[in-house]
Amino acid sequence: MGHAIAVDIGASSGRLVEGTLIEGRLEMTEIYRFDNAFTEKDGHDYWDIDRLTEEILVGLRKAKAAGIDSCTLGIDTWGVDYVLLDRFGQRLHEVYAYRDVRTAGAADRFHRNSLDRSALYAKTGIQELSFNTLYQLHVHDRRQLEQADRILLVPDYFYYRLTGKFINEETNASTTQLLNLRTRDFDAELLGALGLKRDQFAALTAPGTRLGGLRPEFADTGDYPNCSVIAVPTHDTASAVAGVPAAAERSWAYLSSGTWSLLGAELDKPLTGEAARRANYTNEWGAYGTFRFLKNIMGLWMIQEVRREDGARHSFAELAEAAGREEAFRSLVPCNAERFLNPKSMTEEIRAFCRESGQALPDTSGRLARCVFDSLALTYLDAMRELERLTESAYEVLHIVGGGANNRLLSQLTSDLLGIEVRTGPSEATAIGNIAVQMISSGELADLNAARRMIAESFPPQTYRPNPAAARPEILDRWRHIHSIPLKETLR
Ligand code: LFR
Repeated sequence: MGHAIAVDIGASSGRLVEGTLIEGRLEMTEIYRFDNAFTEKDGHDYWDIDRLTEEILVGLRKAKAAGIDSCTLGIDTWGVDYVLLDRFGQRLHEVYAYRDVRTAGAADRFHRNSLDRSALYAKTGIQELSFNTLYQLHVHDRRQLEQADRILLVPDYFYYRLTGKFINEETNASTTQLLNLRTRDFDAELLGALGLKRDQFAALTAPGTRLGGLRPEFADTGDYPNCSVIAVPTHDTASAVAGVPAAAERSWAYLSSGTWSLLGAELDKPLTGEAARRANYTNEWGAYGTFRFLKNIMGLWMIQEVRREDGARHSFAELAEAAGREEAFRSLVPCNAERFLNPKSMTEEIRAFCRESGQALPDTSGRLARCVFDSLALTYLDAMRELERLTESAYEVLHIVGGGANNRLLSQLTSDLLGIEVRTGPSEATAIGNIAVQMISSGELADLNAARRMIAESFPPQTYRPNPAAARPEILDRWRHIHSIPLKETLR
């Protein structure tokens, strides 16, 4: 009976969670939890990567102090953000946060001078998001790019700090928009367009690969468990999808609901036609040769920001309760508009849109929360219809995993609007998927299907059944209408 530890760091918090299989069930214990946020310095947004490294080490020392002498270990974080290292393994810069303003307009500039959007999509199958690594590197300081001996994504960097090994783990590498689906490697033409060379990246590493132990500077102290470090799906969304408790017999879609809402299906082949590109669906690489055909939706970030701006006076549960007492569909906002990506004030931005579009102003925290949840659920409806059309499939059930799975109002609303069963949980699917891949790698679980069965038994999902009367035609008309109002740039 082995211990598996997941380090799972999202945009708003990080945690170390220990999992053990006991009689076929996964028992999870949280070892350590810490906050995360980007901070602004001289007009740019950065992650505090050194503090995050230290938090991982604090968590591992706590694990040892709690009696865990040996374990497997996997790390996942959000995607796209990167670290350049010089030839001594030293960081060349502060790590930019993907919401930083520097990529505004970068995609247009890149495509004006290099290959066009259709050609890029045909190669990579990756949706256009203003902050894809490709566009971030396009605006990065040239000299630093030339000096970079290694280009690692954030979790790759943590693996390097812990083990001394260089990897570019493939699920997360796919979010760079630099991987070629046909060659299954970094694309030479795209690297050329950025002035980069293949050997600045490490070999692509598949989830499940064993990387060895911690660096001697940690292992020799006796303060840490004896860790066998494993590359997991280091992109948090890839781990979350691995952690979906879906039964293979039913056709299912997923919604990984955290800072972002990622709605999609698991495919065994990418879909890179023009229709998928225009709908801005992505084909990110998943564990075990799967593809995550999904779309980014602005997600709980909107309510996280509204709450923070209100001095965090109410918990998320209280906000959902307050929203439940408000009139439904009173004011609606197009969640995926670029203006909500990183506004000065989310609260003011939501109100500004409502004012511009002649809707009632969400003037209380309950009404703001209601506006966000209604708008998210309607965006899920649009994304689901696109998913059905593009994959030519009907889905019997939508699995909602991640922190948003705890939001009963949003889950019921989603079921009502989509007209299908919604199953929610586990809320820690990302850490669970991370652990499941470690257990498959160490032979404790046979494969992904076995892992999903085990997860469903260990954390039985909650079921919501639809009340389709909720999707009233006049609401859908108003929803269409607010999308026809001219906007600044949108994420589409
Ligand atoms: C979710 C996520 C999304 C990615 C965004 C930025 O945490 O990883 O999948 O598009 O963050 O990296």
